[in-house]
Amino acid sequence: MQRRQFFSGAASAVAAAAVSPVAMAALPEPVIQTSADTAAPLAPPNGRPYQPVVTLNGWTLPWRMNAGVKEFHLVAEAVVREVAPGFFVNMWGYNGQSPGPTIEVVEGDRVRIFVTNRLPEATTVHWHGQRLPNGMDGVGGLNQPHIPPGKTFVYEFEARRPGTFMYHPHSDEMVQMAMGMMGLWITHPKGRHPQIAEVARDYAFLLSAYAVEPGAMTPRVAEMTDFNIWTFNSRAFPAITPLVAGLGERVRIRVGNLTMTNHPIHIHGHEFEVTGTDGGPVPRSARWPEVTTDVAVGQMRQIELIADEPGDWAFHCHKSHHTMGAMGHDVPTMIGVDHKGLVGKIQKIVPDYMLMGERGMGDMGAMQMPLPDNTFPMMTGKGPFGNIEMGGMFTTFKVRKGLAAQDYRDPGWYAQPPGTAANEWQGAPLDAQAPRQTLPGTAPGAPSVHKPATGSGHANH
Ligand SMILES: [Cu+2]
Repeated sequence: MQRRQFFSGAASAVAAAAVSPVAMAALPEPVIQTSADTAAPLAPPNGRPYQPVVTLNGWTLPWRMNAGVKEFHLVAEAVVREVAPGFFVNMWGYNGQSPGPTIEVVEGDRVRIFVTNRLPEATTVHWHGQRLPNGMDGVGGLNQPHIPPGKTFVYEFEARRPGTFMYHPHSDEMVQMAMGMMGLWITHPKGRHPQIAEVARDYAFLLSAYAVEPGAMTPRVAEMTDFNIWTFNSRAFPAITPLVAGLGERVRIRVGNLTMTNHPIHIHGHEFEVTGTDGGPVPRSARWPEVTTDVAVGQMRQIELIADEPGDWAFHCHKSHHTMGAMGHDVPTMIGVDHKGLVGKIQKIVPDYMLMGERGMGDMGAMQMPLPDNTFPMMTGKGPFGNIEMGGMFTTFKVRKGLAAQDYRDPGWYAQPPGTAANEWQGAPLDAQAPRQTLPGTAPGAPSVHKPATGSGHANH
């Protein structure tokens, strides 16, 4: 697998640097990732020990130790990300991918990050949420000169407080983030911390959004509100790895939001607590149970739960248009509109014409409608019971009994105990017994007589 090749390659690069004084004087060899799979957690080869995170459809950047300093090398460059199966987007990222690799360090570590700019324009890196010297904060023009194309700058500071942080440019920021430039930074606590629990699994990902016209491959970088590709780590369902957990395990999920809108992140079948924000761990006395937490723009939320209900549970943004793909949301509401014969007439003029959503939008998941090349369908993904009718910010939380501690493979679909799934009622008809509202002015609706809504549903972003 590509992942193993990557790790063996990374390990040898780090080892070579550790023994060669010449290499020590030079920049650390940049490690480039090519696989879009979720990489196995990177067990720290040296330095203080910690429990590594798993970056969804991402990876952790290896480092080298140089006289007690952890040295990383980020390369800002153009990349191509397969956002969903067969749907490729031209992005800008770091070390071969968008988002860039996760940087994992330990509280108190001295960290040196070389940043090489291979973009066609200047960039910087801002270390979102960190305590650091003012000149290391990465706001181009304010804290430092912008990094010109072809140049390498070096950042150095101590990772002073534990938590989940992000990094992103502060130089032509709107364009560079619209192109996918961002990454995660995890500072693990040194030793036991009263507000930070030990967990069996620790997942991390960033929310990002893109404006990609159907058939196009490059995001519209001047877009301010009308994004149509909603991703976890620049991947859209069904291309997002499921989060797996062993039954009874404590699981942490760290979610950072670098889109231009908020995302209420929701889990099924379990409750969680928000145990940390960008500002640090939430005191235990200030936590409360939730099943949805809103992650606002520029925020990070760290949630924790006990995976004690076996099954395949949906885990997604609760803005329903954020769990859909690109196929245009200028679709008029057609529920209840009787247009028998209309499609045939229009198809004489427009052969590919297909009327959407006569019975709701669910049919979209099954449509075999011709799409422009490189277009992400609006609803997709198959489950054991048929089309899942999702796309975008959606994946599954798969809880299984007897999962080995280091096993992050997709265990397949959950085998529900027989007789525990909702299915068709086989007894006597119930229609006559169903209670009906009979207040004046209300009546059960006949679906085919409702007037179609005339709004486009477009304003709600
Ligand atoms: Cu959302």
